[in-house]
Amino acid sequence: MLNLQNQARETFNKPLADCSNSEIYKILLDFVQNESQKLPVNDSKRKLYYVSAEFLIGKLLTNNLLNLGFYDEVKEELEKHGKSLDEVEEAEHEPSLGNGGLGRLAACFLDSITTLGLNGDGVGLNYHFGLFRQVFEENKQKYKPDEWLGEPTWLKKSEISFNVPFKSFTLTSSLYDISVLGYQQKTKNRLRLFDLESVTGDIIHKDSIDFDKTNIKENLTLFLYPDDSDREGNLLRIYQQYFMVSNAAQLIIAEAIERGSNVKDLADYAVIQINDTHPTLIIPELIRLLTTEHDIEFSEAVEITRNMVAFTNHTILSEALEKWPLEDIEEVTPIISEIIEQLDQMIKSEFSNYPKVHIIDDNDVIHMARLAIHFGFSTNGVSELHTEILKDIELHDFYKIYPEKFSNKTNGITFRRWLMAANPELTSFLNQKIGTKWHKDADLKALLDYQKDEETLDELKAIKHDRKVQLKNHLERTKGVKINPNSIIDIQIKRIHEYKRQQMLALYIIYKYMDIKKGNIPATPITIIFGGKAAPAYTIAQDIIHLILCLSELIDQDEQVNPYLKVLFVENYNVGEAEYLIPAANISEQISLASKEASGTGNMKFMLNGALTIATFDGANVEIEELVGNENIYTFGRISEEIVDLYENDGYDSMYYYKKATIKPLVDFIVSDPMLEIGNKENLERLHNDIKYKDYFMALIDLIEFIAIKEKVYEDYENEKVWWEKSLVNIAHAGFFSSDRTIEEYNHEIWHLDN
Ligand code: F58
Repeated sequence: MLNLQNQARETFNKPLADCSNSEIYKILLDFVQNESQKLPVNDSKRKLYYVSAEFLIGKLLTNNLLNLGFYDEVKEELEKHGKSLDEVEEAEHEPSLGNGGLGRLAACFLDSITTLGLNGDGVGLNYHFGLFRQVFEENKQKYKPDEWLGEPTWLKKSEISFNVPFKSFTLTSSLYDISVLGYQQKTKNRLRLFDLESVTGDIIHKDSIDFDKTNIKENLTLFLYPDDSDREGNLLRIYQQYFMVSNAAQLIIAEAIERGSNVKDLADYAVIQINDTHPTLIIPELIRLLTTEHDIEFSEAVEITRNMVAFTNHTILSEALEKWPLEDIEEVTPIISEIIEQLDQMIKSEFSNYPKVHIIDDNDVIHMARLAIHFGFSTNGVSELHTEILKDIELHDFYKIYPEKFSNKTNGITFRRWLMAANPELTSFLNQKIGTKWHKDADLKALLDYQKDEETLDELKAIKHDRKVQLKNHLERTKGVKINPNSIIDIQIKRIHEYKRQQMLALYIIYKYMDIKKGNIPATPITIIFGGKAAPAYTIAQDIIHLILCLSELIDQDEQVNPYLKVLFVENYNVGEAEYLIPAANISEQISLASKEASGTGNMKFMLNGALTIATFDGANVEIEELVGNENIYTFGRISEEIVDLYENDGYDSMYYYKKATIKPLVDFIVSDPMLEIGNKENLERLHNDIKYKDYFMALIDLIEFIAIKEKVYEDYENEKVWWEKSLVNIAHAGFFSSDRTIEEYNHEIWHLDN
């Protein structure tokens, strides 16, 4: 085992106690890299490639220590020398190679695939700048580049390199690997990130996220998802996608040949799961490689490819379902556009009467999801409800053609990161109460034996309090903000989007503010915390951030209200912040417009950490309710059938709701004098008008029910016995949401890997 003290003297010529957190981080990173070097890479014959434009892996130090079995030892050793692992971890820069749930899911999956001993690598891109760093200035979101690459690093450059032919030039790649360690596993997998051999392009200003999008040769891997609101942005995105999948396909074929494949039997050696439509071009690219470089006939190449590719859909929102103009693909890679046209012809001749399943529509636009469904062998949704909506509505024509291709794989989260590493206090509590078998099978139901045990419920309460104090200290130390650890902690963290309805919680805050001003003092002070980024081109989402930041300032300034209500928008929400926020939460806000949230995974993380959920009947919330029972979750609002019906029949009229006596004053408060004094007129008026006249995602439809349920939740919080029992029941049933269960389902039903 590692002797940290000796290592400190050897590397930095001083005792551990005198080392900075960055120095200790460096020692520990080297140690983990050495240990993982000793583990062999999984080399079973059949291998999974999880191809994804995003891998939101978070910081790796703690997780790797835990998976290798050194976590407790290192933590204690550091403490003996007056150091804390949490603070050492602050020296690690989190790679933000993802936007949100989809990217984080990919990271949880890699952990589970490896933990289960399956042979599977992640394949993606090595963006030099991850998602922008969010800063708030004048109560608005501003953008700073997130330069995460630098020493020391988990990335290891490999010898592997491929040529990717574009229309007017060829680019050479370099492959970087990050080891993926499983929990107590003897083999490892890898996250394989392709980059340009050399990236010389500079961002124009160190302080902004603008850069020359036309300089593809130098900028291709510079940014994660550059703003695609213009054609240049779109083209760059196609260049990125093609670069990613061409490298992936070449790697897959080369590795399969190494493991004994004769290429015709490629599908016995490799299965490819594509994470949403972003890697769909891997289908024509495999066909190109098989026909041009391996002498296989077109129709056979199509069949080999079809037997290899499986597609996961993560959304029913039309703006996120990718469609590329044929001419754009032509401009990037004419060979690929030709292959897509051939595939489209096959579909058009087979299904001439079903225009909705044609890959290229009448306007010469390519529908990527359609390509993935026709030329893959599996399509899955990410929660029961979402899959039903895909089958019944969104992809109904496809379901009629290929019922056997469709299945559900309800999302999951890795318990290593979201329980064992993020909440060691709750972990030891569980170990004490129910033993450690759950480390392997995630079954926490034995905890139900303690449901009525007051001592146990008190312990649970004490753990939550401890975690609130930790959150308070963390926020003070890293962001200079203060929260009251004796308050109810009520959290909504996720990308900012109208369908996720952060605006509803903002309207509730206005309600509560007015209520406190009337003299109705909450029994326990309330802290409402938001976190999340808005896409740079998404104006209304930025207006929502502005509204919340203005409300936060207004309340902070109001001495009549601020002892009882605090609103905090955590700057630059990311995986690391989530690891502090989630264990401290009493209340988890999951209030999307029913039918729009494919699954959600934050909902699962909160549940596992003992928060109670306020939820609409959407995504995996429905399954949480099935597990814990209606009395242990706070559900409200219109169900998805009603919402779908309203959309189909143009049946929602925001003015109808706006005019209601409870709603109007709340909405109008957005443009009231005190708000206009703090905020920006243009932003607040635009948002006000949007909610009043349009409200496309129906924030008002469920608002009255939402206010009622929130009042009920705060009331229940005062009844300690009831509250902590509900909390315990939630934890006990969270086992279903382990990503190990999800991955086992993918493996048994789609991948068929041996372990
Ligand atoms: C998310 N999608 C879903 N997309 O919204 C969420 O319900 C689900 O739990 C999660 O996937 C995992 O299945 C998501 O995160 C993106 O971030 C897209 C990235 C590309 C641009 C459009 C959004």
